[in-house]
Amino acid sequence: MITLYAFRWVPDFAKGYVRDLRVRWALEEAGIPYRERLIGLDEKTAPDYLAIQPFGQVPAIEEDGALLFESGAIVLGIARRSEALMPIDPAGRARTEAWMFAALNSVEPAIANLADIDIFAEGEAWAAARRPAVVEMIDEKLSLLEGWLGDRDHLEGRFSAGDLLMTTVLRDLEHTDLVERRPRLAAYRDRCMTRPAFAKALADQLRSFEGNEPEG
Ligand SMILES: N[C@@H](CCC(=O)N[C@@H](CS)C(=O)NCC(=O)O)C(=O)O
Repeated sequence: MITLYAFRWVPDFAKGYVRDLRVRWALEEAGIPYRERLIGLDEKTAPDYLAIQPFGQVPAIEEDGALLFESGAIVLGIARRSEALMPIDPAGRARTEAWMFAALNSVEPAIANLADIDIFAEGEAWAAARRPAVVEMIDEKLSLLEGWLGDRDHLEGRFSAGDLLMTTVLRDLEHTDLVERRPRLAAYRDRCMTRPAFAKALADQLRSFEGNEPEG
């Protein structure tokens, strides 16, 4: 059985947004059972854990002795096992993979920059100076993404691992109105988030923190 490594505790703003959510969601969509191994923040840079996740981050998984890290790589591995996340024809698979890379490589970096500015550097002068340019960069990506979607329900006509990752990336803008300003994009994100597998994954991540003492 797959063991998923996740944090035992994170600050409130991160609850429901930690990247193991992507893996939980993919596993739920694929109908693959898993168990959790919750680690403390003090364990993340211990040699034992660095042998599992070289950067001391979550998520990571272990299955039959095989270790894997990076949420995108883990979701890709799950998607390759399940038609629920990826079509079986080679062209459809390639398109799904392209959207997975697009979510993580073309859209997520600017959104992660904004999270740094708004959460980790809140109140700092450099953050206030940098913010407008980062917002503009994100807005351009969102505009093009919304343009691509047009009247489509999903990025490629059916739900796939590309939509899964894109949705988790867009959720990181929930503290802004950048997605809400774009009704088609907001509807797309919400459509993906109404999937039962998402609700189950989110509930399971939130439950995993319950009753755990603050750390760090
Ligand atoms: N590119 C990595 C990023 C993983 C990542 O940033 N994980 C965060 C939680 S969402 C983490 O472990 N943060 C703690 C740290 O960086 O020390 C992935 O997608 O798996």
